[in-house]
Amino acid sequence: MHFEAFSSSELTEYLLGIPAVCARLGDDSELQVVEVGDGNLNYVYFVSSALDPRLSVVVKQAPPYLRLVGEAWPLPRERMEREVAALRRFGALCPEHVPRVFHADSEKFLMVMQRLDSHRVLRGGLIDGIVYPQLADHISTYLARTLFHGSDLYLAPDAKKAAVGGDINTELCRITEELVFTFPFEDHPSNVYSPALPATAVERLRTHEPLRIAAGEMKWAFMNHAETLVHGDLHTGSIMANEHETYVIDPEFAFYGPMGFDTGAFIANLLLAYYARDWHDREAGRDPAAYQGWLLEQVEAVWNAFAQKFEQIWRMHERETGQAYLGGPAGTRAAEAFRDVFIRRLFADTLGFAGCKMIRRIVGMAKVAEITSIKDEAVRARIEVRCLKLAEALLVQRRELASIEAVTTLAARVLAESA
Ligand code: SR1
Ligand code: MG
Repeated sequence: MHFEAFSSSELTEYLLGIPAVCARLGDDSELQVVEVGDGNLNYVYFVSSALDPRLSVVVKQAPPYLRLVGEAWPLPRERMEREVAALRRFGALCPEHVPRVFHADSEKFLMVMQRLDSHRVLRGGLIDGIVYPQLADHISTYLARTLFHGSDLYLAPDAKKAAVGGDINTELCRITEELVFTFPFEDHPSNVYSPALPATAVERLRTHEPLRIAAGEMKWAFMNHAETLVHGDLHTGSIMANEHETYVIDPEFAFYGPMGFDTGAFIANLLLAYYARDWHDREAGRDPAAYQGWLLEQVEAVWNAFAQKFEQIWRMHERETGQAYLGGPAGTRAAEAFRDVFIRRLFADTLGFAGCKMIRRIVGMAKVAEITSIKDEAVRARIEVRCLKLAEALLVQRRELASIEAVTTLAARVLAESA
């Protein structure tokens, strides 16, 4: 059946029939409706009361296809139900960093949610050079709580298995499997890259064996390591922030996958912003060094705070139950040593996934604005080469890089060597 997006009057009529939504919009029969979706998948509307524009909600609806491509790329509309379930689950674990869902409709495949009207999409804020003093603290809290509580470290084995075996996000996982782990490493028609990007840099993605092996290992981990309920698309376009608050939105790609996929996605996007900075600041007549320094500090801060909070929640849980995940009593040396090994492996996964996520944004079909807005082709290509260089190192050396500080040092070296 052909899909027609809501007209303003249709959406108004629909919303006014829902008491939970009317309660948010006040006693108004006239609503302002603006379609604002700039993502790849869905329609998104800001709806506010004509009498009092402060009363406002967001409506998100899934069309039966990928919006970026159109009907030629069909997608199941049930993805909206999955997104609602994930928002509710993550919201229960981390209410201060996840928007509230007021209403969900599994026939129209839409939801009505909290409007974050004093926040903006983080990617845009980073392009404009805004400093977010709470960002690393908030995102590390969100990551530690959501990743821990969806896993076998917290859930009873039967509850975890039931959750993993439940509804699997097959179609959206397929998008990631192809666009993140497969197509960027082949000569695929969906790939798009700057004409000025040296052919050798692209060729290397297809031929450099250590890189191919590492990317294959990350694809395997993505497809097989059902560790926890991950957000699945935690780039800086999935975060809304202001100076004081940070919200994680858009978990339509949520599935039981490896923890490092979320931590890696966030770090990858900070690193893309780091290299793109050269253009954005120089264009504005500023020295990029200060903001680049801040971005690398965020990379370090988010990982270090995440690891510390994750371990703390884990220890507390073991103390409360008296039982270590290893078996035996909580607090033994073996339990602590296991925790170290666990975090070390998660760190390596984080770097490997970060590498894949950076590469896909340079050569794959779905781009990021901090790179595509670079108008000078030669500068853009130079920045893209740096992104690819670091991404390769993160993938290939992910088990040797001993700390997040080693990663930021490497990132700065890649910048300095090709300045
Ligand atoms: C074709 S969909 C492209 C991308 O948009 C989403 O945000 C995900 O990152 C997906 O891979
Ligand atoms: Mg999204």
